[in-house]
Amino acid sequence: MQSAEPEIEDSFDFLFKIILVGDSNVGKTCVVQSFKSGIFMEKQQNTIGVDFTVRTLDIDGKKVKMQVWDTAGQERFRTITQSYYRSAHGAVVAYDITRRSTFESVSHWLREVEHYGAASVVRILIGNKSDLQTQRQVFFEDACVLAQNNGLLAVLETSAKEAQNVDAAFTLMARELLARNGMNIMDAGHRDSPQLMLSNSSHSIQGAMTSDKKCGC
Ligand SMILES: Nc1nc2c(ncn2[C@@H]2O[C@H](COP(=O)(O)OP(=O)(O)OP(=O)(O)O)[C@@H](O)[C@H]2O)c(=O)[nH]1
Ligand SMILES: [Mg+2]
Repeated sequence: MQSAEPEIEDSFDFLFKIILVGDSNVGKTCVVQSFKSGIFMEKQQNTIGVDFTVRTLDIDGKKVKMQVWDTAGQERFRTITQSYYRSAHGAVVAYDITRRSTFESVSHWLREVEHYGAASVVRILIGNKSDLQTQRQVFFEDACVLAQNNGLLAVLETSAKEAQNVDAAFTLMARELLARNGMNIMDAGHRDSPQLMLSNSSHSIQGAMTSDKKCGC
């Protein structure tokens, strides 16, 4: 007879699929690892195709299972990764704040999401490697403008190395998806900076900043 334990561990109230895209070496795999285990490993192999990670969040007493699809940024894997967009509820587009070219690629990744993803997909932007302030090539304000112009839910600067804003990014995503699923949820209340919650979320999160936009930079 099978133990009931795995079933209990695997139980959840909501399951959301999140695709993580962006240029190679922006730190997507490190961000996912930080989200999963809080661990940063300096040496990473470039992702081949797509990797899959799961973490269940507790949000207002609801078990929200986040299935994160960590895609390869390298051009040669494009056709493989394209097939993962369709079933995603959320898309996280990542760039590296120390490499301007990766920020310039964001519009490409947004087009991919638009082209291959569902119309209702929730999109957020993350600028990773915020611990490398002295090498910064992208102002947070520029990311805010881009996010606003493209109707994204939010933009955050993250550091996988220092576990800065990583949980916040996925929690924001989860809360928005819960709200879209009819859950009346409270605002998280605390934020690492810098991050901007945009007001044009199609379904507002209770207590989230609407008129009171915050730009922590
Ligand atoms: N300083 C710093 N370095 C980071 C951070 N995140 C990732 N890195 C480094 O950036 C490099 C690339 O990280 P990956 O996570 O492999 O990048 P990726 O976006 O998954 O790359 P692909 O799999 O090729 O798409 C590694 O050498 C990491 O150590 C961060 O937050 N801060
Ligand atoms: Mg990777």
